[in-house]
Amino acid sequence: MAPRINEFVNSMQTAQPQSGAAASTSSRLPPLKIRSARVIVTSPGRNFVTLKIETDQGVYGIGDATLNGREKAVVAYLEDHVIPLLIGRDARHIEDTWQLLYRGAYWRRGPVTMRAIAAVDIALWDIKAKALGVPIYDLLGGPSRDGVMVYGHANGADLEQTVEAVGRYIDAGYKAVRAQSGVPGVAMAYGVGRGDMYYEPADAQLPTETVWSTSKYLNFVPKLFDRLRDNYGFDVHLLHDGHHRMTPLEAARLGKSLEPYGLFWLEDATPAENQESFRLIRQHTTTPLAVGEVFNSIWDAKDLIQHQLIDYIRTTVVGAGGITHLRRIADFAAVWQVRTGCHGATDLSPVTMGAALHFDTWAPNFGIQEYMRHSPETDAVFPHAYWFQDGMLHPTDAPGHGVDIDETLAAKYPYDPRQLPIARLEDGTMWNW
Ligand code: GCO
Ligand code: MG
Repeated sequence: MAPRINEFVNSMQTAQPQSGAAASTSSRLPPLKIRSARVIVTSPGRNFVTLKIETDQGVYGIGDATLNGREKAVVAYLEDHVIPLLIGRDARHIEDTWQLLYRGAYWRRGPVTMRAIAAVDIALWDIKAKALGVPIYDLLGGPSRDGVMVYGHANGADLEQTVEAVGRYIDAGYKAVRAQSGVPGVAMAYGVGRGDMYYEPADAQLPTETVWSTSKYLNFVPKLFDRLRDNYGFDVHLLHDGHHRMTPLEAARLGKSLEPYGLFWLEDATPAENQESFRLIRQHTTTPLAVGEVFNSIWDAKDLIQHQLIDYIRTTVVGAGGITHLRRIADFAAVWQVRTGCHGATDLSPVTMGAALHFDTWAPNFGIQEYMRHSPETDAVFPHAYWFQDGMLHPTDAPGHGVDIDETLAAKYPYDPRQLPIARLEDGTMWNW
């Protein structure tokens, strides 16, 4: 070895710490050890799975692990395979814990695994931010905006009711509204709820069967948006969710017929297992495309993003392994001018909403945040102080993500098994709900 390189190597060796602190998970700070981690299942109107991680210094963190209709699978994954690995670890080592749970599992990805990882990740960001006395958006790099633009869910059994429902959201101050309507000739269309402020699809212990006709839907939707623009003009952002039901060509046709109405986005135009499917839609329409609420990781979105086949990525913190991984997706998306549009249906608990609002406040390429209001029972079980004003949500400046769980109240709402509906075509063929 040349003498100069020798000197360099020697100086590196003398600079190393004496103890075992040189290991990759070492820290110069005194450890904040994880003392316990518990899963709490509660059903204040709908089911939620929550992880509470406590440290030896009293500071604790809360994470969401809810997977609608498959809650118990995530509970078992956390209790049997994740929690035993957490005890005694330094809660500040968020990245190393994420890598341990992702790479260390060998069986990577999937909604169950990634939701379990997300719960741990959200709780650890909560702990770190509380220990430092700062809101999570500050840890991410600070705020990029004054508020988070949200869209609400307007729906109605028919065109007239949906038009009225959109009007109520505009009156309530929303700058963006998603419109879903019953379709003439289709008994139970997607997105039409009981009452227009709350929509809860997981409605029965065994899946409710619905019947679907894409041709009836395609004939109807342009009429709805024509009326909406006629009534409310072009100042309000309008969105629509196709909920994975069209083929790429059908989606291309819908996108084209909606162009005059300037939608903010058309969501889940076609299933995205085959990311290439979006190329065909993209070649035919300038209606902006959003997808990703069922994605688990950057690998589900990589081609869609880097070939600029979508405009908005819908993955949220609980869906894709927490803040640690969602931040990577957002940074990758920013390179291709794809913006974020986090999923925010009621099956994502207020804990996810709280964490997502910190992420949205930071993300330079933020687009919009979905906001379906939780029921008063849910809000009481998960005390939080994020607030809505003039179409925007605001996270609190309290340390952490600002959402807690009232365990005494949570215990009053036992698990209530429910599943999402299924859809069949009119001839009985199984379809995508
Ligand atoms: C949305 C979604 C939801 C899902 C629900 C399934 O855009 O908000 O499509 O309504 O259907 O999250 O659990
Ligand atoms: Mg959707």
